Amino acid sequence: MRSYSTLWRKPMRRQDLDRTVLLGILILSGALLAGDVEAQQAATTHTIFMNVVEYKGTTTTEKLAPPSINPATLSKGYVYKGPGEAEKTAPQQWEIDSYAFAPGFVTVPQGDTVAVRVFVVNGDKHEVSVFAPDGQVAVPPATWTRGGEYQVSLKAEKAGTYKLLCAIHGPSMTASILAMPR
Ligand SMILES: [Cu+2]
Repeated sequence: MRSYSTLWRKPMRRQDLDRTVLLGILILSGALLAGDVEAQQAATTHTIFMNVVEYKGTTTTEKLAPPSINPATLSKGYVYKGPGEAEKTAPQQWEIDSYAFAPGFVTVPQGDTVAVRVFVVNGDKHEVSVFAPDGQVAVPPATWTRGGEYQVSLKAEKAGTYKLLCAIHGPSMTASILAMPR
């Protein structure tokens, strides 16, 4: 059996040289990749644009019977106008509305900052707070009115769901910001 030192005294064969070069390339690309992952993991700020919208649906009792449960009892963000109430001139008509943030769901890596810019298109008045994953108030309530653009910035320090909630139209008028653990 040859000793270790004997092995290294041998002149390098072409095949060995190729292997050495390949190994060098692998180490180099590994280092570059690690640097890339490091850069990707650096905390950043995400600017997210949302709109406050009001979804509307309308039909008539001739086409469909009104819902058996009044949607307004399920959330303050749901509006129900029954036959005769929705449109005086068309007593068969009934209508439903729902106030919402669009988009209503956003995902960011934990530790990143989210700057949410919300434009109020529908609904004259909203009362919006932000809650951290543990339920604590992250941004105290503020009144947002139609036509205004409002910004809330928060650093998603905890993993879990941060919630923008409108007290006037809750619980359905909610936008969830899910901070994924790094
Ligand atoms: Cu609202």
